[in-house]
Amino acid sequence: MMRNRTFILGATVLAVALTGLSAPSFAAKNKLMPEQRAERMIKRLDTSGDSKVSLQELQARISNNFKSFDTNGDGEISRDEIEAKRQAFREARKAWRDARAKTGGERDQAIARLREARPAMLPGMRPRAFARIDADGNGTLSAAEVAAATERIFKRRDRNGDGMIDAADFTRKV
Ligand SMILES: [Ca+2]
Ligand SMILES: [Ca+2]
Ligand SMILES: [Ca+2]
Repeated sequence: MMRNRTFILGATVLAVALTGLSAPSFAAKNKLMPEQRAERMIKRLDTSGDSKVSLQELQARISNNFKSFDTNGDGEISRDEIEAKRQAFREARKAWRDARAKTGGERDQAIARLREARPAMLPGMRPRAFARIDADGNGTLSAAEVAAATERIFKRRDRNGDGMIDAADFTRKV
């Protein structure tokens, strides 16, 4: 198990370079075991330190992410705002690839930029999910629409229904 894990981590240099990050587009996504993904997710979202994620913790994170997407500050997220984020990340990723062969400052800068540009997780950020989250169909996502979707996601992840997401919700025998 330990060997396996070491191999996985060694194989995903980018993921290691950006410890704690796991944007859906990172290669690490498909190489980690479900339990490892769960562990990372919980670590990232648990702000109270009890190794559990409450709906409140998840909503707080998503609410922050919402603000980072809403670049024009009108309280709604448009498809253009999401696309702009994706584009910025693609460019940062390309710059990181170009800088990988270099050393020192340039490389660090590229990593910092990639980290900065990483699109935060947001329900509806995938083109196909957008319309579903946009409940009133006005073409933009409001904070309320995103919060409602977040609650649905939380309930689905909380497989044992105890109101918290923790390791118990990811074991195969629930
Ligand atoms: Ca906006
Ligand atoms: Ca809407
Ligand atoms: Ca639970």
